[in-house]
Amino acid sequence: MYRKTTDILKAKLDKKNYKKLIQINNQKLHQFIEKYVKLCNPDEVFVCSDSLEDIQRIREDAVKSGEEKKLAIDGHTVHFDGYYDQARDKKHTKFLFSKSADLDPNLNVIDRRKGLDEIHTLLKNIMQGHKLYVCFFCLGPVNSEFSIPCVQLTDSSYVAHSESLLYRCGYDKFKKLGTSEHFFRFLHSEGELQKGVSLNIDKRRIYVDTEEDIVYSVNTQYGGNTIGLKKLAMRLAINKASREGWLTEHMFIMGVHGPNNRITYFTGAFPSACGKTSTSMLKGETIVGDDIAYLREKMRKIRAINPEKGIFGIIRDINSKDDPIIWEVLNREGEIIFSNVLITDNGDVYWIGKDGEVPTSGFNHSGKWMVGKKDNEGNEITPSHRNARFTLDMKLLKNLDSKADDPDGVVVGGIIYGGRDSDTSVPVEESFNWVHGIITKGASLESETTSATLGKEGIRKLNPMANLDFLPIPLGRYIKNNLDFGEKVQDPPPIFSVNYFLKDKEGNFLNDKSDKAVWLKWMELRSHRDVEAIKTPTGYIPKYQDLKRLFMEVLNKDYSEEDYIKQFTLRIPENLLKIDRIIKIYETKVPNTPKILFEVLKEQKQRLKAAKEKYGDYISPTNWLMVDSS
Ligand code: SPV
Ligand code: MN
Repeated sequence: MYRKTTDILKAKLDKKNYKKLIQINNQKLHQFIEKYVKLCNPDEVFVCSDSLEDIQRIREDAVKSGEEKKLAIDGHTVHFDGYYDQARDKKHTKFLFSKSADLDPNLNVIDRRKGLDEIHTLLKNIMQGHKLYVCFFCLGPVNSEFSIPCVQLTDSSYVAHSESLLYRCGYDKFKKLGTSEHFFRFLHSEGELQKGVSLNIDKRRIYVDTEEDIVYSVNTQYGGNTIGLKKLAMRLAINKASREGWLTEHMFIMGVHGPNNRITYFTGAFPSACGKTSTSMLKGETIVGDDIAYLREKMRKIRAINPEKGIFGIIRDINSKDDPIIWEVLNREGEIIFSNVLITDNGDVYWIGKDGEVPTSGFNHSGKWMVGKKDNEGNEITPSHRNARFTLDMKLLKNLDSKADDPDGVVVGGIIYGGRDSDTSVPVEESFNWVHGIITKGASLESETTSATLGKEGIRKLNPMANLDFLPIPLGRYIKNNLDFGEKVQDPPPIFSVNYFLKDKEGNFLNDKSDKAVWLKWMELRSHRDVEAIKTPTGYIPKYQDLKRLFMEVLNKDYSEEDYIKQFTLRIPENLLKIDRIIKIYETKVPNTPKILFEVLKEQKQRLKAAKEKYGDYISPTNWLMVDSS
């Protein structure tokens, strides 16, 4: 039986590639590759080892195949996804569950047998005329107990190239794995192409099989649907973590630099396109990762690693003033893939919100573009897509943290939850304790929808821990996992919320984008109890004097008490409505919600009501007398 597998591989692969594959002594791997080489029927198979030569081959293929085009600056290329293939397709991303699995009504599920049949029918001969890339990666630093080996099969050189920038090499790790069965598997095909983009997007499917730790993705090119090791692996990792008692979170990891060269590491969960990458890239701080974190308890502390080594970030609105570090990197030579931006007539890259003049013509995801161009639905086409991205290896960054590759991870000194909230939460607030934080900040995170997923923007939705889109397990269990995790550690780190999007009644933002730098410094100080805070019914908020000092130190800005009052006024009606909305969702839509969630939210409601009796609907922070220095 196994002999047959290797015979088939030998027949399908040339000598050099067969040799690379067979040097990994793993039947499960060989059988997986054989199965899909037979079914998908590619013209050619390329096995990528960790050698620079192999990685270089993939880069060159991406240009040769037309999936990427070279740009004027050395190392820069551009890739376009189809016009209707520009974001994560939540509707067609489904979990394959057998009937007996404990189902959660919130999960997008398809019967496993039915889903496997469907996907295997779609995959038949799908790679005819294509070259298949077999790539090995390691999620997390190599030689770390956090890490997970992965194999990716894809017929897109763009996907393989992106992954070579975003993930650590794993071929050698596979060689050392021996016969071990534990690794994630990803199979992607962009399907039939027309003018370089997936033609059959009506048959776009992303099916996640947590029973086998395999994800299938077909008839799509957009990175969020195709880069197996990103959000597809994250779904598998959440499941694995839940089984094994650790956490996989949609979080950045960054070092916040405090007084006397102290570095305190924070993780931060934000829904897509809500400021996560730009927070982790703040000037003066250092980055470990911008998107995903694995958290484990070790010696009664929380430690975090970044399973990635690169960034697939949103490019919209990056400008020299707000994002100086990324701006500088995007404008100098280095290996960067731009996707779904505008290429101007003189070969420059343009994206919405970039410094300088808006071009009137060029080439973008819709083909040849000029101002006023409309799509088939009559909508005006923006110069770049709102979800246009850049992909790079973080080694290009000057602000990369020295512990980014530490196999033991970094000790987490604080956790942040942030969403797009125009009218309810104050800009920064610390919860009373772990349970209060997980429930009122994490599990209650609401955000207005953005361009990172297909569908309408600006609709307020509950998005617990900013992780809802990726959960393969029932939400109630996921919340319980988070609550329990705090019990494993001694003095769990403080949990904060931030809100960069608060507006006044007239609809004006109450903060500058740069203000987040100050909130971080305040949280760093609070993490060490270096400053006192004011206790309110919803949590601890900063004292005006501390912020005034920090605004001057960090931003050289005079921070007025008037601004402080506007920003930190507790909005009782909005907070009460929010609690009611959240309780209702958990009561009606989330089976097995931990009971404590309702208790903690109801207590918060009581505190808000009592405050309302005493001070009215909108309570200035100057009213609170209870200063807590705990
Ligand atoms: C996000 O949308 O949260 C991303 C990019 O980080 S994607 O890979 O599309 O998920
Ligand atoms: Mn993300």
